[in-house]
Amino acid sequence: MTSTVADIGLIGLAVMGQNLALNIADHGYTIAVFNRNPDRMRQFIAHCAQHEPSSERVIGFESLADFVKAIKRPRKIVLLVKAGEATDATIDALLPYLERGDIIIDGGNALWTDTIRREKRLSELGFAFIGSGVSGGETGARFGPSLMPSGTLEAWKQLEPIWRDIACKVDPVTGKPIEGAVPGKPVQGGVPCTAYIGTNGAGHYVKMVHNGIEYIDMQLICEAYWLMKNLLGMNAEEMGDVFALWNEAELSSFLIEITADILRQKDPETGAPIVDSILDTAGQKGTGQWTAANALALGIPANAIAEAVFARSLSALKEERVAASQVLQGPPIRLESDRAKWIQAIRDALYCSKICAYAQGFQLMAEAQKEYDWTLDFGSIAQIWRGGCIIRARFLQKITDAYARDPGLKNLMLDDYFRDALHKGQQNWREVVALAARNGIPVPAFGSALAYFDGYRSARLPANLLQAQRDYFGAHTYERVDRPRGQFFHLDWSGDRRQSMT
Ligand code: 2AM
Repeated sequence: MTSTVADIGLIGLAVMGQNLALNIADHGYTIAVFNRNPDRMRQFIAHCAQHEPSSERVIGFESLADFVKAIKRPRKIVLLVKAGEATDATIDALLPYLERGDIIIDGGNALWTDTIRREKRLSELGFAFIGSGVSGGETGARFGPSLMPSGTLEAWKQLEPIWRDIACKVDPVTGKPIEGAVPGKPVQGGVPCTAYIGTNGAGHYVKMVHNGIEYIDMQLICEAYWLMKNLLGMNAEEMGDVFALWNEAELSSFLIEITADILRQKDPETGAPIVDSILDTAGQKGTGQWTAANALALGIPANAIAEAVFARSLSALKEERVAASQVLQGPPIRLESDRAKWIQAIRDALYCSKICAYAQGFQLMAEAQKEYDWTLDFGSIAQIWRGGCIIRARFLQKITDAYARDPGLKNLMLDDYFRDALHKGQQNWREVVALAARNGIPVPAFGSALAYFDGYRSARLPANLLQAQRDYFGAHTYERVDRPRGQFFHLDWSGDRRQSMT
């Protein structure tokens, strides 16, 4: 008979699962682990015995029945299996062994609508289901991820102590992640990067938007790099120094920091900068695409986030681009000699675009909460992204501050701090986009963010003409500037050219 010893269970021992299990064990919890293929579990347990200080708290099981029995009730079982069918298959396999009140926690990158469906089904069966975004990759999972959980509040209360313990910790004063965790010795103190996000799929939705923002954050950095390289003729090391400098101020973030590091890295084969040896075709796993598709579905102009996805798609057409480069001509590139001036301008373009990108992400979440009946706390979301995840940045504290000033803030750009930053940087931002266009260098993210800024701040846009066109060819009607909203008119464009109210 199996004794009930484990505080929590975990299924799915690929990289994320192994690291999260060890993180949990390092915090003093006993964890039962299971994997569909038991070999992977055995290898993991053998590895733990040899290398992990917390190995006595990790117990492997070959039988799902024994695994479940070993967990204290109400059971908490974390799934880190491949998102999609594997999650459903694992839940189905678990169900016969569960008892009322047991809690399944899906830590995979699930589509939020799947999480909504699973939560509904499991709650009808008397079980709780928490969908938790887990961000930070392998290292985050091991030493402190950013965790975005959602489900019922009662289930969250059960999970909360463990989730707070294993989450990344940030310094309460500086907001910076506390570093220095090693196996067996997690960091002490600090503010955990986790908070209850909302009901059913909210956590996975917020994680998805995090990934969408990650796409645009990366693309913006790539455009800054590309302009410095092509317009200023800078080499990788010089650009690495610029990013390192930027990392000292407002732009300070994990992605800027690793970019500095990447640009200074030499190719072990040739000794030249490694970045120049890497093929320029981007991969993607789909969460950026989900974000952009949902922005389209909800009618939220997250154009910069979508551009970042399209930029990856365009990069992937490598052969076509190589062929087209022989056929389609642009202007010759003219190097700019005033490096200091343009580096500052590119920095401003990057910062202003980043503000727009985050404004879009938060606006999207604001719309989604209406659609799905969530009550999201945007300040708290920004706060839990300060550590553990890929988009961690000093900037996020500014977002938290903005929502603290005005919890009902309609758009981040309207906050005093961000408005001032946009006002200060916009001239340079415009010049960078114009210069890029004159030289034929694509900057889709800088450009679309600027179009968003200019569109959002325009009291009038040319959609009056668009409505006229729609009414002309399809009798779609229009509203008038001099009549109350909600009164619709149609003009008989081809007949007597009279207007009627519909
Ligand atoms: P495996 O080692 O048995 O393949 C990431 O792929 C994790 O998801 C692995 O732990 C993998 O288990 C698990 N996984 C993938 N498909 C699965 C399925 N259909 N059922 C259960 N686990 C699955």
